[in-house]
Amino acid sequence: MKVSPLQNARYGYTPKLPGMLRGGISQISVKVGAATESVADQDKIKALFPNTYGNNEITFEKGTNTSTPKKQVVGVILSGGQAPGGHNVISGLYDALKASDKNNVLLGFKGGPSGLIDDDFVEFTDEFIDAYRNTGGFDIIGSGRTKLETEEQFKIVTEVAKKHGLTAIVIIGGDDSNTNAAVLAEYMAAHNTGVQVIGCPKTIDGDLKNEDIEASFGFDTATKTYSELIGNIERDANSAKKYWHFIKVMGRSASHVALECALETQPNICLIGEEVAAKKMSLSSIADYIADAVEKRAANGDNFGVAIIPEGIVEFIPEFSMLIAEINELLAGSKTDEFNALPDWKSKFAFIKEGLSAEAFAVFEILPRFVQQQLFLERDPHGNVQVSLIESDKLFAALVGDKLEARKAAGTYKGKFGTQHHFFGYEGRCAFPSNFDSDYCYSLGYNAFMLIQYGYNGYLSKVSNLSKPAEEWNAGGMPITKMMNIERRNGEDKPVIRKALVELDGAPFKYFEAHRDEWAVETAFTYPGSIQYFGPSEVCDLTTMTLALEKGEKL
Ligand code: FBP
Repeated sequence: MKVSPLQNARYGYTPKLPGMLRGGISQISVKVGAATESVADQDKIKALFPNTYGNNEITFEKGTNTSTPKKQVVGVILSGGQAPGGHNVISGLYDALKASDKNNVLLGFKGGPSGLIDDDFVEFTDEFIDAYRNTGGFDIIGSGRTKLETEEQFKIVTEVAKKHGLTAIVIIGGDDSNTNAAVLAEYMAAHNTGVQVIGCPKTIDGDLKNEDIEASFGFDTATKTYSELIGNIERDANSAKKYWHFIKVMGRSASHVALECALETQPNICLIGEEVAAKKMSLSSIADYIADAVEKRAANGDNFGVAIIPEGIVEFIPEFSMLIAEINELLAGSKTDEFNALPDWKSKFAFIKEGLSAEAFAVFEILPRFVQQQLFLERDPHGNVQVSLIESDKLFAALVGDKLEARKAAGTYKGKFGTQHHFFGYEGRCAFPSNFDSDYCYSLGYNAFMLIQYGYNGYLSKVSNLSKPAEEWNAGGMPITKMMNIERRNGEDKPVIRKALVELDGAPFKYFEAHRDEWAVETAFTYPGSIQYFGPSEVCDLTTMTLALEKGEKL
């Protein structure tokens, strides 16, 4: 395989571990902290997790390793969307496991959770691991979105674990995958299998975080990659001075990615879904909000700008959610076939008008034709609207265009409004991990092994104090049940890890809110440039502004 000069150089990078993990495996002792409670619904969660609920918080320290020696055979899976640094979680896990005992074994189950069911695996060797150190992607073993959640699946996993003599399974995933890791851990404990389950917090979306987990890995690199691209576009916009760029950024539901990119690049507009929901904003009021900035900038002769739109925005707009719910109802069951059999858009439109409530149809009617059609044509296997496929960048550009036409007719706006559209998602999910993600991920993996060696089950690998240099990071573990509450999912009450949405009283949003009116009218763009791997620490080891602000750091 041909290797690029950068990849070759990154092979030589030594990820930084937290200070207490640096003295070698024999010099890591454990400090058992307080017993834990779930964030809410304590009685219900306790009843559902009788064997793994209430366990103690764990912190590692420098000192004599007091764990009981045993041969470890560990299985690892990557679950869900790719996030930069996954390869380093595996290499950190591998290095700790082999440093503890050369006879220990690490098996990678391929293609995500289904690899465990299908018993499709590879045994890692030095040579294999070395080809993936400090690289982006999940291609080392692949990933997948199969959910491990049924009793039947757990039985198969137990058989596979028995066959290989697995002592532990490490699940690298987001909130859903780690919720399932907690359920699997409980199953393993309840059935006395002796198999431990440890999770690692992954997702570029940044929505797996809480008072214990300061950041999910991949968020740092992905947002830096998008911010570089957005900064480049801002500079182009400011050079040519003729386009408004509407940029949609990934983030299936929470708007952390959009917010971080806005903090990094200071665009004219950034929508935050959580705020839209809190203020119950309508499509029309959002379009007016953007059009106001366009109009004010035009009055200064600036017929250009940049607007960031989070991928999940439409689900936060109350009237749009209502419309989607009605469409899902309208096409339930055999109605989809009836709809599909209609010969043209005119008859389909009549069917829609007939089937929707007047309120929902009023929302549908103002949408541009391409969005109306996307709502009916792009459906998931359950027949539901695929919200993530809606081109919200184009939707808002079109709605703003309509507003500006009306203002032009009224004589209040005299500018020009040319638009360009972008969607940044896949560009960042497999980027070469930043130093932060290289270090954080390696530490998460190394630390996961320490939790295994000390016999813990149902824990999330926890590395904290992340806004400080790695030397000062803390390493330990937190029972996953501590992060859980009961939520309604598909008509059922389920124990789940609470998803972290953007907090409107949190420091990152407050900072944005304090500056956005100025950014909307002035050209206050900042150009972050590309991720740096070589050079001074203040450039190469930068954390996200979200993390810095959340930790009370001065910017
Ligand atoms: P995870 O939550 O699994 O980490 O996925 C993150 C993400 O990149 C979202 O931002 C995006 O909406 C989604 O995955 C897209 O996934 P896919 O490519 O499987 O459709």
